[in-house]
Amino acid sequence: MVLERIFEENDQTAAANRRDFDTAGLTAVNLMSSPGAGKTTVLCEALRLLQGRLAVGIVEGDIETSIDADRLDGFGAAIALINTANGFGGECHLDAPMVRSALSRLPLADLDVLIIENVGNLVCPAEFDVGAHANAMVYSVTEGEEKPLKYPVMFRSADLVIVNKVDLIPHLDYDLALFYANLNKVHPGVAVIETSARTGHGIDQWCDWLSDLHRDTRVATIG
Ligand SMILES: Nc1nc2c(ncn2[C@@H]2O[C@H](COP(=O)(O)OP(=O)(O)OP(=O)(O)O)[C@@H](O)[C@H]2O)c(=O)[nH]1
Ligand SMILES: [Mg+2]
Repeated sequence: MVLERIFEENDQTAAANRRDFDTAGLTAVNLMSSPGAGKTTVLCEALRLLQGRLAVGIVEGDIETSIDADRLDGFGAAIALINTANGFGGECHLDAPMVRSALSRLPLADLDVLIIENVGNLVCPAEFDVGAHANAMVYSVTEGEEKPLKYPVMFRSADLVIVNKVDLIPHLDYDLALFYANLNKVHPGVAVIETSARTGHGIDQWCDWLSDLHRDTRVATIG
């Protein structure tokens, strides 16, 4: 009962966030992954390419520190940091009220895309609607082929799976085809982009995905 109430309140605030995003004409993406899969790095590389093409804002979620927010600084994106240890009980995920608390620190009306970098965690972030229009997750090949089977809720919640660190495959005992077979069992047909934030491979496709999503969301909202 208590849990149901928490999710109900969260969903009401998520709907309010989404209304504010639609009013501002921006498209919001919830970016999730296990710790260290490469969210901040693929985001940095995308920001480099998107300068002058899309106006990007970032909500950076971390339990503690401004390390990732500092790394994302300097690429022209407006950034609002949420430390969950600071008033939100040190939670292992972002929820809709936390995201809402950051929105007044961003120039929403000037943005095309808002990317919410969630706290690194392969479980809880997928359970909370934060008001985003789409979920994207970063999976890195160093995590193992079986992860879609063990953490299906996250892989099912994703509209896009970014398969990152592909530059490391030659150094690993890793079977990419087996990973895709496992992913197909839990989320058949999900969009996938292979990236290496180290070499830049696939980052242009990630930027195109964001750009196309923004166009489609605007068409759906404006009608
Ligand atoms: N070789 C290689 N290393 C990468 C790649 N992407 C990220 N890394 C490295 O992986 C480590 C973690 O990357 P982050 O971008 O901090 O990962 P994150 O998902 O933002 O981590 P948290 O925010 O702590 O959950 C860093 O040392 C990156 O340099 C990649 O494509 N190839
Ligand atoms: Mg990060």
